[in-house]
Amino acid sequence: MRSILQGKPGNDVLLLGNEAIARGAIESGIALATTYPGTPASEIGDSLARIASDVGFYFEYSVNEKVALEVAIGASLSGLRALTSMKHVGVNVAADALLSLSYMGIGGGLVLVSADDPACHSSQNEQDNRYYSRFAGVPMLEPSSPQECLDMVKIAFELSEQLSLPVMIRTTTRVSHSTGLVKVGEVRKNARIPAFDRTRETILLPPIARRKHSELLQKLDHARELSDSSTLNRIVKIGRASSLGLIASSAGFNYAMEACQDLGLDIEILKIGFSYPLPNERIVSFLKTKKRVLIVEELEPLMEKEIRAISEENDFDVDILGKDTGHFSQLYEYTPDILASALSCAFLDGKPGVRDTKKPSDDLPQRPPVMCPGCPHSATYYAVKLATRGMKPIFPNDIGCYSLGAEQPFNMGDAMLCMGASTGMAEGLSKTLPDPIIAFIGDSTFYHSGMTGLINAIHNRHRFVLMILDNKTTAMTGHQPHPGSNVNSQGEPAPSVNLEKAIEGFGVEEVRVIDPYDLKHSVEVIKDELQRKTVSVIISRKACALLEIAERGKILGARRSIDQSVCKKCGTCVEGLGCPAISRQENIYDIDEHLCVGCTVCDQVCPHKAIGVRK
Ligand SMILES: Cc1ncc(C[n+]2csc(CCOP(=O)(O)OP(=O)(O)O)c2C)c(N)n1
Repeated sequence: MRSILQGKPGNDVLLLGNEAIARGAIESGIALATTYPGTPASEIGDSLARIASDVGFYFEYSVNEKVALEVAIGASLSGLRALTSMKHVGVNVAADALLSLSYMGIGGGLVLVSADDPACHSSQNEQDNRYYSRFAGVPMLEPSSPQECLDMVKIAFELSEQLSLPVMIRTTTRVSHSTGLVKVGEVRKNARIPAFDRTRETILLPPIARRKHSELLQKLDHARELSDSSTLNRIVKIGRASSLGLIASSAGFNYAMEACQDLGLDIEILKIGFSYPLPNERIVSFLKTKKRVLIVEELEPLMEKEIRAISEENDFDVDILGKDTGHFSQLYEYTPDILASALSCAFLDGKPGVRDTKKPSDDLPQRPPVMCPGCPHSATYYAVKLATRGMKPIFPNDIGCYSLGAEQPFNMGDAMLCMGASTGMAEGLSKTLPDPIIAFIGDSTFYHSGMTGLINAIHNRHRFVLMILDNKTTAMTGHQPHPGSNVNSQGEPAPSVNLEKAIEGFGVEEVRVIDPYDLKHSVEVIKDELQRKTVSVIISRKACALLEIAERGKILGARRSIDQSVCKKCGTCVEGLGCPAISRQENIYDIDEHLCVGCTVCDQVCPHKAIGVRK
């Protein structure tokens, strides 16, 4: 990963959209930044973590997004600038704080970055977080390019302080993950002296909250005026003047530019960068000169409905085209082809629109994701498989690398919803069904939002086995530390939560800890715990193999191979364990020496003792 400190003011530097956001934050003089990792937002936090001590601001990976936002609010109440970033579903977790923060107002500028994921590249849904700007009453900016990512963060801090409101920056996967040349400015250390202003009304008791709501509406009126005069909302002309128009935001703007040029259209594009509140006056004057206007926005027809309402209020005779008219689908992200087809339907042959909802990857052969060689999660699932032979448990699962246990060869995921939900779902299932229930949750996910479910289970006498897959890191999003890690966000030693003691403190009598690489013991413990009539917790603890290898600088043990003279071709290693280092080709089972990391689990899995140290 590049350092976001590279480049002198005025230099062009190659940056990822997310790195440009981080650079924008340090050019704005932030004093504090927080995040809970999640694709497509992770690189914002990861690049800030790396340079926080050099630049002199505080950075942390918080336990979850709500806490990340609250920590940022604390810094803002001290009069300092703070940035918090998260993936789109993270905003749901932070929403309780966010929806009241707009009433409370802020001290120092506070910017919340929400990275949305149209097409669910790495998410469980494709929710459109532009709704949060309307829902919470928070101004929103939407960059389309890495340069805009940097510039808009700086503008967002100014705006936040001008309005005394948090400001949201909303990206999508394409914006966060595209790379481009970015003209950088000067890195600014925080120069403000922190001070808590005791005269500011920051207690949202009902009489104050009622007044604050009315103040919020006034602030949003002011924000609308600022949106109207903002250069972030601008007209781009392609070809000669015409009565055709396009209103576009975010990545949609890039596709639209390309498609309009390819089709040789004469058209004006109103590019919306300050997307909430929409610039009403600008839209009115744009619509006045047009006969047909296509609205280009991924996911929900949000601008489209608002713009159609503006047109109707003004009695304009202009066709507003978009999703409601069938020119686009509400599904997935756009592509240049989708744009070209929508534009030609809207402007060239006038045919009713097409709905091209096909996701480009639908045509490609499916390659199911697999766990890494040596992954302790595979070993845990294998142990559960052995321990539950002849039983039909229900397996609520959760979100992380271990979610792959829901796939072949384990098939141990009967329900998976959102972070932390495995515990709660297990509880409802256990109260209503007689079947054995084994829920899985990762360590980072447990701290994030699984703990509350467990406390609920203990108090309300639920009955299930909770397996905490403790690989000592947040592996799925790039090995970020969490409160159970013994290092902090900068890699310095830090106090870690004692998970067993904490859970015993909650009221679980005996917390069992297994090493998943020790298959025999793991199976015995799981069998034992399935006999309990109360909630039972098993911590399956082994560091993520990738992390362990990176830290040790070498693989875990001696590489394995299969003795072909002993192998009975039973397939237990491939079909049972599913380690990607083991394969079968025309009935010959083999271990790829370049993939094997020497975890030894396959030795224990093979019923014929055909696997051992490679000679
Ligand atoms: C609300 C929310 N925030 C962030 C994410 C991104 N995310 C998915 S799983 C995960 C944590 C994975 O860590 P852990 O539970 O320790 O499992 P591991 O991947 O290490 O097996 C994160 C941060 C998400 N899906 N939802």
